[in-house]
Amino acid sequence: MPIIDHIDVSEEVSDALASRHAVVALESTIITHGMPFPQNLETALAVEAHVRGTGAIPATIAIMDGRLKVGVAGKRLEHLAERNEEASKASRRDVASTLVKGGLAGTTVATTMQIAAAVGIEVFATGGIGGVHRGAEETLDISADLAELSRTPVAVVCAGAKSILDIGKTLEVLESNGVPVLGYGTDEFPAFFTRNSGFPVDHRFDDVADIAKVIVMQNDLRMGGILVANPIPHADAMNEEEIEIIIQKAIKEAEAQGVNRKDLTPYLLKRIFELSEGKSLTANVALITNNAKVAGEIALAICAQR
Ligand code: PSU
Ligand code: MN
Repeated sequence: MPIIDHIDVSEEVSDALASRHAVVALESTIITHGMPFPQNLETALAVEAHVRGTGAIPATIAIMDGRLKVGVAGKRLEHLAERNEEASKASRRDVASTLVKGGLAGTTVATTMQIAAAVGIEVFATGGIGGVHRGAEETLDISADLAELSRTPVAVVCAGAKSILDIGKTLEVLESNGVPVLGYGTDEFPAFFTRNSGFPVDHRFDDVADIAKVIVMQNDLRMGGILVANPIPHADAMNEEEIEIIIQKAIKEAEAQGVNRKDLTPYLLKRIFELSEGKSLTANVALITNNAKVAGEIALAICAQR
């Protein structure tokens, strides 16, 4: 049975894909494990609205009732956001078991890419990708998102990677996996809450139409995914020293408590939210809605080219 037989696509997304209209995939681990309720729902709705603002159709992807769902919206989206505590986090290795168990799960960047590619969605917006954790030389904690980017033909628009990760090592692994890292209006790979990481992107483009051309070319060449790095808007960027102190504290606590494997990223996200007294959440919403907008524009530019 092909993967498509395990996927339910909403009518709106299905119609959009059939008529070659621009569609943007959205992940759901940010809803289930990235933010508390009700901010997770508010953010998901704001992200959808920003995609729609460009003229593209949003397609939130999740696992519900033993099915891969594309275009989770309305009451189903509310259900996912409200039941976040009982939802699991499904990365690539969890998908088959989660479907068999019939559970509710948020899909990570890796899993969302797989499902998006299976239905023919080429552009995906998220906040930050998973990557190489600090201390990975000991723990080998490297997100499955990086390997997925190397093999699955979807362009992921993100605001870089949080410095809960080792950004230099994350970029090295992306390079080893042959993943192009494009900077939208930036020479530097952004660090999620801040615009700068000190590490350069591979190629800078200042126009979404040029990014769309690279995505089309990459797909023609069957060369896998692309990472589009879109920095947080100037007005919303956080103070570098302030966020770094918070991140270091969160990492120390995680180590002290022995948090590891799939629990580590959600734990750090939660502690950063708590320690910053919500300031990180405001920045998070600003950057993800900005990514949604740019992803919508790129998806439209791809349609215009084809
Ligand atoms: N980084 C963030 N926010 C997130 C995530 C990462 O700043 O919500 C989520 C994404 O869904 C990402 C996943 O794909 O965490 C990575 O988890 P792991 O490191 O366990 O692969
Ligand atoms: Mn991990």
